Amino acid sequence: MSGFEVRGTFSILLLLILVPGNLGWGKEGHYATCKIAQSFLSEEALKAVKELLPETEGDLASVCSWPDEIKYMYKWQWTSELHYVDTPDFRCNYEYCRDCHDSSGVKDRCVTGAIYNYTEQLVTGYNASNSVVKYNLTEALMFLSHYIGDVHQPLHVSFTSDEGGNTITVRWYKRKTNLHHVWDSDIIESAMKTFYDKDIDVMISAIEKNITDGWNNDISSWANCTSGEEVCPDPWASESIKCSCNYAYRNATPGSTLGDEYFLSRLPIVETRLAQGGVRLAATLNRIFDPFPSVSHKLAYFGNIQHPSHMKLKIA
Ligand SMILES: *[C@@H]1O[C@H](CO)[C@@H](O)[C@H](O)[C@H]1NC(C)=O
Ligand SMILES: *[C@@H]1O[C@H](CO)[C@@H](O)[C@H](O)[C@H]1NC(C)=O
Ligand SMILES: *[C@@H]1O[C@H](CO)[C@@H](O)[C@H](O)[C@H]1NC(C)=O
Ligand SMILES: *[C@@H]1O[C@H](CO)[C@@H](O)[C@H](O)[C@H]1NC(C)=O
Ligand SMILES: CC(=O)N[C@H]1CO[C@H](CO)[C@@H](O)[C@@H]1O
Repeated sequence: MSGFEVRGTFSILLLLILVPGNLGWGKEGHYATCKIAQSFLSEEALKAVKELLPETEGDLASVCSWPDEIKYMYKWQWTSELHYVDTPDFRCNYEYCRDCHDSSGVKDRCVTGAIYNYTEQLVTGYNASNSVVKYNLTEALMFLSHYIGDVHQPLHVSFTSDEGGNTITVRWYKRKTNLHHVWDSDIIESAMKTFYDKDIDVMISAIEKNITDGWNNDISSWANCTSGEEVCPDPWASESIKCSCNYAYRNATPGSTLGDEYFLSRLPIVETRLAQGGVRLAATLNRIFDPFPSVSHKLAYFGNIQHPSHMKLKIA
């Protein structure tokens, strides 16, 4: 048993080292998205989160990287293509029907499809009697929280042939890396070192301050979904591919060195995407778990849900 565990852990570590691939926002980015979301949850939604995550007492941020930790395990390999969506090269747009499929063409198997899927599981399963609940809702909550973060990382919605920037080798200051990793982790890590006492919580506080002060007027438009849906990942994916074209790919050709100019001009984009991901995750969980908000809560009303509308799922 313990021998197996050790070997299992070892080979996962090995894989994490060997596979430079699509890790989504890095650990810090996911932690930030979920930490920001927690502060906007309504009481009812927080209660549901605590119920689904008894071991962490409802601390969503501490489990938000779980889908990255498991995706190389044999049992969970099928989830690895749910972290991103590939769009046609140089088109700079995204369409669910055209783009949401895995590498063998199976429809709905991409990050936006997964967001619809796990939202639907929580909407239909949360108050239902155990006998009709088909899925593990703890997993559904962890997947949903993670994938809402991922869909906001611009290079998770980007060109097919360069694998979301994974095959674009660049230097981040002196160090060799790839463009995807720059957006997952390097920008955030450099920001922590340069501006935030090497502390992700200091960075999160700065982002939260901007949400309540600077971006106060924007958050209702960030949080809402039109037509009474609980979740709307398609416009979020469209924003990401636009960001990829306007900011991530720009001036980051293979072999280039990215330094101060790239870092300082892209950091505000990364911070805005973390903020939007957090606000939208909270708004989504509020709509799922608190469809009849009894007290006025900042994000509880966004989305104009009159009654728990079972979403028009795109998945058969
Ligand atoms: C939906 O969730 C179930 C349970 O985790 C999974 O078996 C299925 O593959 C998922 N489909 C998509 C598109 O995410
Ligand atoms: C649900 O999933 C979590 C995480 O994989 C696991 O720890 C838990 O035992 C599962 N619950 C059930 C009832 O299978
Ligand atoms: C907060 O907003 C200001 C003004 O737009 C911006 O300069 C700064 O980079 C933002 N900080 C964070 C952490 O988002
Ligand atoms: C679940 O049931 C409780 C008690 O009946 C109710 O107050 C709550 O609004 C319901 N939640 C959802 C998400 O339907
Ligand atoms: C995702 C979405 O539907 N966003 C809408 C939220 O509300 C603003 C302002 O009403 C619209 O411009 C967005 O399209």
